[in-house]
Amino acid sequence: MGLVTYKQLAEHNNSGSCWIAVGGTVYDVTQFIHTHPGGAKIILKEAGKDATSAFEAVHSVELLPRFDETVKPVGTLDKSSERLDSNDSSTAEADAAALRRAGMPSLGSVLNSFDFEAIARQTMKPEAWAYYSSGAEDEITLRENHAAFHRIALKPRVLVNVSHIDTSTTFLKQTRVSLPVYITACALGKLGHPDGETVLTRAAGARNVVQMMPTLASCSLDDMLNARVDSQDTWFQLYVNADRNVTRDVVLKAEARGCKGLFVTVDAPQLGRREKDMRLKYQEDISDIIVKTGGDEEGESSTSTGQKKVNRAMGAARAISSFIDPSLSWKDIEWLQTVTRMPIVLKGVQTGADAVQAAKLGLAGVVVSNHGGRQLDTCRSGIEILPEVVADLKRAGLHGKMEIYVDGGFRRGSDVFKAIALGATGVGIGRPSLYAMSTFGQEGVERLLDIFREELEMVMGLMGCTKISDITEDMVDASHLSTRVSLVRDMLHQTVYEPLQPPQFNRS
Ligand code: PYR
Repeated sequence: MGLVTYKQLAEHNNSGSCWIAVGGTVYDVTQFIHTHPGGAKIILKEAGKDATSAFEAVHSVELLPRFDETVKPVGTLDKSSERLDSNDSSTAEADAAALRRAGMPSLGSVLNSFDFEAIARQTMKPEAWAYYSSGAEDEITLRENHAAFHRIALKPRVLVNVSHIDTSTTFLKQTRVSLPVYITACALGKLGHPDGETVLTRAAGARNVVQMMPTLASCSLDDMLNARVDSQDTWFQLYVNADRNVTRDVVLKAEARGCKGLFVTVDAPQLGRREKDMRLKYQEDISDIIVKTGGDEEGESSTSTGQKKVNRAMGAARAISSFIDPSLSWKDIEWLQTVTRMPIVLKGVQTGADAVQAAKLGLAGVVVSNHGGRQLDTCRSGIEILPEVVADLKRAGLHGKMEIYVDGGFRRGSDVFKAIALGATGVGIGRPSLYAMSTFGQEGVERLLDIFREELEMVMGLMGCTKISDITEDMVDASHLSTRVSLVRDMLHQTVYEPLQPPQFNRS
């Protein structure tokens, strides 16, 4: 392969001839733009440029050479050649990032998980914030996930010696963790931090909690696994691919490299409508798409005026949704049981009936979850479903045969306490870990975990519990949980919540 100068690269900047440089290699992606799962537009924005930083923000560099013949290496970028302004979009981005972070509060001023969110909202790249923070449609379930905790009251016992409190517990019968909390899987970590999910891996290792590594991570599975400290247990979250051989390979790899649990996402046969994400993409890209791409982007159709009408079903989520197979069914779970010896846990169960079915299959557990309110709007919160799951498993004589995890809206140590009281073994933390990562990196995530531990220790002490097994159902009054009426307004949560917006007028 010969050398390609910046000037030569810049000549291939359109859909007729599209070259990009990634990691020092120049690729001809003219054919690939039409099959890119994220659409042509995202690549065309980088046409004729060194797209390394834009690419790494979403993917691992090792992904590109693995593509089929529609991605053709054409040469090595000659970094000693004269660089043109049009070769680089990263300087403007760096300036904008510096501006957003100017005057940012210090980590020492962060007192609780909401504080990370408040800072993230102001400092993150708008499209990253939109992707992480958005929920489905009216975000009723997103907000309900948090509000549900206020309908559970605590019933403290007194005169218990609580001078020593131990928050440690065991997950999947094999992993001793310092907290009944794990970092759950979230996609596209590099949107929030240049090192992506490895930041979470390192923080989890430092605090002895489990990280669930996502299929749709920005980092490769190897990058994440290599970031572990010795003896750090991790889980792997699986999106089942339409090509079951791809799935078999990744599952076998996760197992061979020591992952201790396979968490199969079952609540996302397709990704939900996240309108904050969609709205932002719409505003940002309208001129781009209509003017530049010439319109053979997947999902477009012509309007009567000859302009392209863009089907923006999913914003950033769209870029990854084609890796998910909507045909996934119980039969595939049985197949997975033949593929791996890792304990299998279903992530995204929302009824007692499905939990019973999972237990009948002999699975290791379920995560009671509505996917952070990002999938089906107006469904119930995980914490509300939990008692139904426990009751149905008891009725079926299967309670205790598998572990029950829960996620969605957990922001306080008291929320964790309530979940344990209602029968959970552990609690997944999603967005707060992304916000802590995006604002303060590894130190931020470690601080977040410390905050959860400090809050849980305090609540356990005030409740008269010295160890996790002391936390019992009779310590909470959940009789109002399913009434869905919260009387007290939670001001901190309201402050960080970003309301949905209608389309804006452009009158300039
Ligand atoms: C999400 O965006 O919610 C995914 O799970 C990919």
